[in-house]
Amino acid sequence: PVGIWELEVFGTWKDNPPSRPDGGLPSVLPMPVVYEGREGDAFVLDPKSDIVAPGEAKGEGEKLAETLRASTGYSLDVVDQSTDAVADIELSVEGAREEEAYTIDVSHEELAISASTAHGLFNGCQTTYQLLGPWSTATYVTNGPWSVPALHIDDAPRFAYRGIMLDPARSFLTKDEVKQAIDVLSKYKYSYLHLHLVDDQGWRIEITNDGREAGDTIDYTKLSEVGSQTAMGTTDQQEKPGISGFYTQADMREITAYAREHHIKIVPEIDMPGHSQSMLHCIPQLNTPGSSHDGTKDAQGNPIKNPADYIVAPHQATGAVGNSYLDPNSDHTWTFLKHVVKQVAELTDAEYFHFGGDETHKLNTDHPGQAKPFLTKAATMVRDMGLKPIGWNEWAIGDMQPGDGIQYWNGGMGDTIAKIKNQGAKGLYSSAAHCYFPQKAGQDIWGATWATGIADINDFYNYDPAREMGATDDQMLGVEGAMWSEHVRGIQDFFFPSFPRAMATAEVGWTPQAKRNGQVSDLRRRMADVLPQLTIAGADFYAKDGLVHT
Ligand code: TNX
Repeated sequence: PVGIWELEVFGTWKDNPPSRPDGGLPSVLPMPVVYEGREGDAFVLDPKSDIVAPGEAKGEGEKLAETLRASTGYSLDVVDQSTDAVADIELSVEGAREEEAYTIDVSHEELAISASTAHGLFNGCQTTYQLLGPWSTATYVTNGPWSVPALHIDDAPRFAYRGIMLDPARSFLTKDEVKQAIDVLSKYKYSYLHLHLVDDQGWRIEITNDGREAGDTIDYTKLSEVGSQTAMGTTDQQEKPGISGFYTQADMREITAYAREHHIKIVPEIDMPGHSQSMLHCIPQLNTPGSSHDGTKDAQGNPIKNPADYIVAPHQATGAVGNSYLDPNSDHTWTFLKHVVKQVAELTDAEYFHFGGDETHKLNTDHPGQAKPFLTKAATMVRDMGLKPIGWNEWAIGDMQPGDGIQYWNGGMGDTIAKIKNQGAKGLYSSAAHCYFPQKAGQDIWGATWATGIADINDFYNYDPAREMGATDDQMLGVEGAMWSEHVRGIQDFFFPSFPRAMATAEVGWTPQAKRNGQVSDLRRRMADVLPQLTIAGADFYAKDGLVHT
């Protein structure tokens, strides 16, 4: 079908249609590795169709049935085997393939999805929703028709790590908002959700005093009690102040479980040693002389002369960066970090733990040369807990172990490339110019321009993340789009500037480079068809970006 957003530009497209590498088949995004038409009549879902999902396929079969029952109104029983001549959707776990790979074969008789893991089947189901059309994911009954032409798909991702970062620290995103983001992101096969849980302006996760080390006097409950009350102030581009709040431990477990159902893993971030004003605001023991932003003044702005009078740092409501740090020479710092990292990792079932490491400007001034040993020690602490450390690219000065992640966002790439080449570090590509959603998507939308001026679909699509990092695909974790929340107030402020660019990022992470080269017009065409999924999911998006065929 013609996408609703395509109509606006249809005249142009009719005269100058983009090439269709999929040969006129339904639009799928990200583009599958192999996507071919087959001879024969279309598959049509029937009110009597079953979902055949034996054994290990059952869990994914149930999810598919639940989604399609809502939109089709059919009963779609989940059964172990086909019982009649009516066409069914069949899910099977078989063979030994890559973790996320799947195949789909559609004929008049059946729509068959097969994979060797539940994650692979889940991916196949996301593709199936797109084959059936955007209304297939509505939460209310619509008319169909639920038909798919005969076709064959054989698909697997280029990178295992296809991530999005959200920043509830500057402005809180509720549990339900994060779940809505998970719903939307999973449709484009995102596999990781990086949560930036703390920054200068606020702290967002409950930490208990359970399991404190002997002699530890820190009251961790102050983090959510005090740090949850603060947020970013107003900005040049946002007249509403940031939203405060925090996730209870039960909330965090619920988010993690919800993400897991959608085959998305949480990557929690506790940013250290910079971006730490909120910790210094909550925990007096951390607020050593010199470590906080304006730590020489009390909350009323009066100078504090005697370092013994430093109690907690004042709240920071501005977006200033680099003005606070955790004191590398204080034992409290390390006691605190161990306690916090352990609890956060447990609550999020973390495999990767992000320890930040960015913009340690004041530390560099006050304690020259100490950022490197701090970051090395932080990564070691994370590894010692059985987790894989990831840090922003400033941490590329540290000592790596094979498998550690470096998330490149900005600045010189020399250290990052060297660590990937020589110490087995893995690259996670998030260059601001290609992956930062607060970069302005177009003339009439808010955003920054410091990375590359206007950063539209072309910027988010026309690059090769491995090549940019001087790495082979094996040396890469993958790619991540990031939304910082200085100007974000609620989840629609994530969706609107980020989509459709986040679809480009999903495809960069999934589809082989050779299939994408020069294909931005085809991406736009498929976006136009797939975007109504977002409308139906209640997610706003910046329609102007990418949809005009140029
Ligand atoms: C720099 S990007 C930061 C963030 C800000 C962002 C945009 C990065 C690793 N650090 O703390 O939100 O600029 O202002």
